[in-house]
Amino acid sequence: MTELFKNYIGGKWLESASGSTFDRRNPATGEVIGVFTDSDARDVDAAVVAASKAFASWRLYPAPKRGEILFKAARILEERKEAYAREMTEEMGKVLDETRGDIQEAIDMTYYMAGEGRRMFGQTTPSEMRNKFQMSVRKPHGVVGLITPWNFPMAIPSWKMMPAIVAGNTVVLKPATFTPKLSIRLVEVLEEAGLPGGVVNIVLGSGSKVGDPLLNHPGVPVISFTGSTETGRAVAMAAARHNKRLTLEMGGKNAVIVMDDADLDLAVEGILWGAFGTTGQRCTATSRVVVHKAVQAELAERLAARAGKLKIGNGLDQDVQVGPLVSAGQLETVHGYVEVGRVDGADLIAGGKIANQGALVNGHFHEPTIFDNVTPDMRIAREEIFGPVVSLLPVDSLDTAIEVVNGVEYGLSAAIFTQDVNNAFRAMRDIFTGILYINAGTTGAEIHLPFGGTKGTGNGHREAGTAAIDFYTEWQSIYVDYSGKLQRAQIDPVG
Ligand code: UN1
Repeated sequence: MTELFKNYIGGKWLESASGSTFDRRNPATGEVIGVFTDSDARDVDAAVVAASKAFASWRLYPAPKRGEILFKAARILEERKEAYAREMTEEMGKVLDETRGDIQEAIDMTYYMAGEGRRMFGQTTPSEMRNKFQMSVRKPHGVVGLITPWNFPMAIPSWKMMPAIVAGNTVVLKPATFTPKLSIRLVEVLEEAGLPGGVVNIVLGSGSKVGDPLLNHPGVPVISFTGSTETGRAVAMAAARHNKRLTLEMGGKNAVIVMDDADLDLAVEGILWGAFGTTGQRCTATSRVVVHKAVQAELAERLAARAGKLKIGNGLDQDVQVGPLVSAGQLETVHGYVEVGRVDGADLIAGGKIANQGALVNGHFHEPTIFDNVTPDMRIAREEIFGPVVSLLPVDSLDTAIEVVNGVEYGLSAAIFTQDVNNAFRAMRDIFTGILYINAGTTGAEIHLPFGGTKGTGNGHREAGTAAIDFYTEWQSIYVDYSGKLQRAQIDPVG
């Protein structure tokens, strides 16, 4: 019998109110990997009630002690890393090295936020008055609702959950419908590490039946969402109606610049990894290569040769470099973009086909695909594809390259390969993305710097590092007057 995965509400593993279920299949093989309880507004409500109740005591539990629970959770995650990585490959498809990386990212975030339990710094400032003390302290918000995507099934829930709980909030998590299992594992680990019941709750099910009620619930003042730009816009409108605090992490159209002075060996490695790692299903994936005309032909040839040799298959096989897309729908979308690229007149120089021969027959595989001579106005150069498709856009100067990089509606990640320090510094000054790499690809952000993007990618907030603590806490400025008399700021002279 396949295991039934349940909701975790108020410290108990429970079936949904409706009792119905949904199953998930391995995107490489089509095999069922688990049956999951299918929830609706009633379960969301129960989770919010449990989280609100837990908040009353969790906010008073000393932050360093909250951190100790996270330290313990991080150690458990380290022990289980390999087992969870395998489960994640089966659930989501990306290759083992990358699922190990995903779990490592959750471990890193958990340790980092555990340490925040002893920091969460505020400020003290001098006063204009005598005998008056003042400081700012961080306060938790209450119940936070987290809506997470399928491409980083453990890392992204950890980015949101760990800062939220160390700061004293309680959580209702709605994981992606495609990848509930690894979010459940993360919650199990927190339970085992001693997190009190109700501090973290998880409700499984669809965006419409679980996500929407969570988003619109009056008991949830804070929402953090990672997913598509289209859904993110709807989330923003709902959050605005209820005046909720919100982080949005949405699409990207990340570009690598390759200058005529670049180390081409390095650029080729960086582009292949950025474009085809995670089968292109990262918000940070390399989707455009803005290449100086002087090296365009050579770069195109080398990339095409290498892309054609990448091994496609089941990510559990250690030789495989490119796993499946997460779903049939995703495969269809990606392949649709390949057709759009052809029709718009780009030169297809590698891949281009759905891969369904032999052992690949039951999975959602697509060949790593490269288009050359793409122009900035083409749809494949503007829209997020979220799959193994990359476009080469030729330019004849750094200024034009930067213009092309900045000329899309998104602003998550960008990169430049150059050996010239002046080019590097101009890129640092003039590229307006949230993340920028010099001589490395567009992926691989570390957890202690702010993560997020400008323009259509986000709404100004950042995740990770201390930026996450800023989001999950509210400032309170406290003035303590010990003069024993009324001292009017801005009015009375210093006594
Ligand atoms: C994402 O694609 O949603 O920087 C997150 C990176 C990873 C996180 C990606 N550390 O590529």
